[in-house]
Amino acid sequence: MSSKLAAREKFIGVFDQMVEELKEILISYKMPQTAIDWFVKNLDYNTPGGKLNRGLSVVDTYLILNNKTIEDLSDAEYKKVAILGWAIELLQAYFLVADDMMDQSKTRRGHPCWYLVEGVNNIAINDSFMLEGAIYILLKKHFRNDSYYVDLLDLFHEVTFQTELGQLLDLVTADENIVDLDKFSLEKHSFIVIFKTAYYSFYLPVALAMFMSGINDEKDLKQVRDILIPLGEYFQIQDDYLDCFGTPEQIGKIGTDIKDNKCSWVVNQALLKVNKEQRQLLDNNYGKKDDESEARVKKLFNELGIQKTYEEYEESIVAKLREQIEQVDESRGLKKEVLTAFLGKVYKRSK
Ligand code: GPP
Ligand code: MG
Ligand code: MG
Ligand code: MG
Repeated sequence: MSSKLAAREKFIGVFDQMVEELKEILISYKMPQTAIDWFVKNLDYNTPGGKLNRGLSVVDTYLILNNKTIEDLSDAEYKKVAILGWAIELLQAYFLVADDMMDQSKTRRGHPCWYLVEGVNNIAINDSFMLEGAIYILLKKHFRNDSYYVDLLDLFHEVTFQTELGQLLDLVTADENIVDLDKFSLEKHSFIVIFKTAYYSFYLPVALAMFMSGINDEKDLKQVRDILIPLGEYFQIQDDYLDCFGTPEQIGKIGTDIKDNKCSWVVNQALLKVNKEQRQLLDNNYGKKDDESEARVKKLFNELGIQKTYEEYEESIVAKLREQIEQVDESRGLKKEVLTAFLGKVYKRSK
């Protein structure tokens, strides 16, 4: 078995323990079995099953920062860092269950979205809250005696609020009924994606591993933030690109951005290139719920050469990020490798 696969399996092993621990809490409240079963099903359906990049990154970052291999960690130390990883995966699950309802998505990770599963519907709203609640149950159980417990709580709360702000801007810029492409701009896009994705997906895993490693100086945190936030912006631009140009088999979800009138990177690039007739076509078809309008928009994106624009963007942002990483000051315990590892996972991803 490759070491990557083994690391993933070890990580998933902690998920099973974590579900048992959460179940114990419900049992201690004497919750009826139906509620326990429902909660476990919610956890199982929505938490693992993705790429687990965010969660595994907490472990990887911790190992790099402490010059250790996975075998060097005691079972207790491994479990703690893995719990932090799963806490991000729970945060992600919480966001995705809710996001799929807001975006009226159909599939996620190759399966129906949770709210579309038989018998779930709006209970998914409460389920998303419970996935978030589980984070704090676990943090309390495993970290309350650590000096950095408050830092962890503070960070989760701050990053959650930032993500919700990004989601707010994403939603209010994508009015369901009035399509006004003049409301879009790359500047607004940048704001949306940094807040809705970059903080929780990129800064959060590294900051958590830093806190657990005893690195908590704002100077160090800022140094990683200054690179991870643009890296997260690039990651969400990939997500926007794949929403339109990826296949559902590849990305495990059916793109919704065109029908949802989203201020995506793709439409913003198109707006910079269109002539008068093409703009008219966009005005008439973007944000419409039918397949024909969506297909017309996609055809226009192809004619405008958005794929090539994306490839050029990717090369230029990656070159810039590599340069920025080169300049990182390693004298205070931080390591460039933490950042190159992230860049390596993201570069040219197709899912
Ligand atoms: C990704 O947007 C952003 C999130 C999943 C954050 C949601 C935040 C909440 C507070 C609910 P997206 O809609 O492009 O993601 P996807 O393409 O995976 O649906
Ligand atoms: Mg979505
Ligand atoms: Mg969304
Ligand atoms: Mg998307």
